[in-house]
Amino acid sequence: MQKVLCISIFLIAFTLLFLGCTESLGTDGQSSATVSRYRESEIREYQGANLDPAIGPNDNSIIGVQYVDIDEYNLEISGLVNNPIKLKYSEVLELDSYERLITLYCVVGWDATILWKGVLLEDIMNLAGIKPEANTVIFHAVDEYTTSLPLDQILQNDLILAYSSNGLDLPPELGYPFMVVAEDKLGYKWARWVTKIELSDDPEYLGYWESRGYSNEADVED
Ligand SMILES: Nc1nc2c(c(=O)[nH]1)N[C@H]1C(S)=C(S)[C@@H](COP(=O)(O)O)O[C@H]1N2
Ligand SMILES: [Mo]
Repeated sequence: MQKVLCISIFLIAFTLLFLGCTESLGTDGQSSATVSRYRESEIREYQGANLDPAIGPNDNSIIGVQYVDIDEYNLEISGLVNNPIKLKYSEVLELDSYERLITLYCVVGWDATILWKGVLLEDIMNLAGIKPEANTVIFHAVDEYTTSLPLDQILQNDLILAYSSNGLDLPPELGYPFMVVAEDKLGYKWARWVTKIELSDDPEYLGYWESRGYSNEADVED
């Protein structure tokens, strides 16, 4: 009798566990929590690859998500340039656009594969005119976060400043209005809520996480 009871309890527990799993895992192996993070009409698949929701499960930014008032917003290009300029959001969007499928890797272990759309950082900087002595680009953000990249890497790799993720405007969580898509670099190089692009001749410049011990190269290891 006890044996029958034991087996029944086991079977019920097993069934519940099985139902629990099939309920939370979709056909792509994504959990219902992940699927619930997709925004309406967000692109979920691109050329056979699954895209991750642009809004991640956690916010790890230094002081929380920033909400930018686009009417007040300017993108400043300054430092070692011939003509420092301030661009409105719409002026940036007038430049030629580029689309890229790129994975963002954060040092804490998660990654997100997203379809990005944006403008070439080179095109933006050329509007101000890059001085020959510039070799470093420092990105400043609304939350006073900073990070930098070597100028030649930005030019050689055609890095973009994204205004769209998975077919929609960047959400505030991902840096609306603009995020640096620092392909092949760790997440802390992907400045969000960018307000200023500063040309510099200091390759030793250390941004927020870099000055706290993270590598200034920040290359993603294969
Ligand atoms: N302005 C700003 N940009 C930022 C950060 C930040 O705190 N402030 N965090 C960086 C880090 S460490 C990562 S991994 C990516 C993605 O951050 P998330 O994990 O909060 O989505 O944004 C990067 N850009
Ligand atoms: Mo990160």
